[in-house]
Amino acid sequence: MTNALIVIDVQNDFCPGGALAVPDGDAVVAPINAMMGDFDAVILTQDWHPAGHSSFASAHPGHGPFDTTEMSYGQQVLWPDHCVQGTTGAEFHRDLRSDGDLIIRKGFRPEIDSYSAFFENDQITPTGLEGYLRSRGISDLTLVGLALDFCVAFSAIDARRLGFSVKVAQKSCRFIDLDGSLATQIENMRQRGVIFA
Ligand code: VGL
Ligand code: ZN
Repeated sequence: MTNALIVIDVQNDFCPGGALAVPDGDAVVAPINAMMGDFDAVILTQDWHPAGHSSFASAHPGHGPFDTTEMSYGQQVLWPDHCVQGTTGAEFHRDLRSDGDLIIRKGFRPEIDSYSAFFENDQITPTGLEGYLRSRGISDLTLVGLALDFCVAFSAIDARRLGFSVKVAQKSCRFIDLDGSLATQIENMRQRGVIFA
């Protein structure tokens, strides 16, 4: 059995003071750093949007942050501008160990958002992470990071769909909780066989 720690989006914009701050988001840094030595592989994801990205409310006149709109691929929450490529907000938290094996960037296509580390929000366009994991013989994943009810949940559910064994280390996650999203996504993960550790 080969296992991997997947560290989701521990970036400045998701930490206090950032553009899309997750409450207490920076509290995940120390426990995640402490976990890294326990895994055969460490993979970090980085939300990485071009300026004017279609998931930004600012790109949709008449809409504000946290509204929902219909995209070609379904419902999409509109966010404040965040994690714009090359900005400080898109950098990893300065204290996060970023010496993992792979950094996977997502959300770089202007017309489509990508919560999951595996597929963009159309649920078909792959990021390439599945192939990387399979070619390294990795079968067991532990997910941590931000935000539990968005990028962590979408990644965990896709990973189960692809047949990986998936744990979410809840103490090393923080959440947004938009319109009940936390309870909904915890239930969705449970139903698909995600283990909470
Ligand atoms: C995320 C909203 C928009 C996340 C990323 O990392 O959970 N949430 N982009
Ligand atoms: Zn984003």
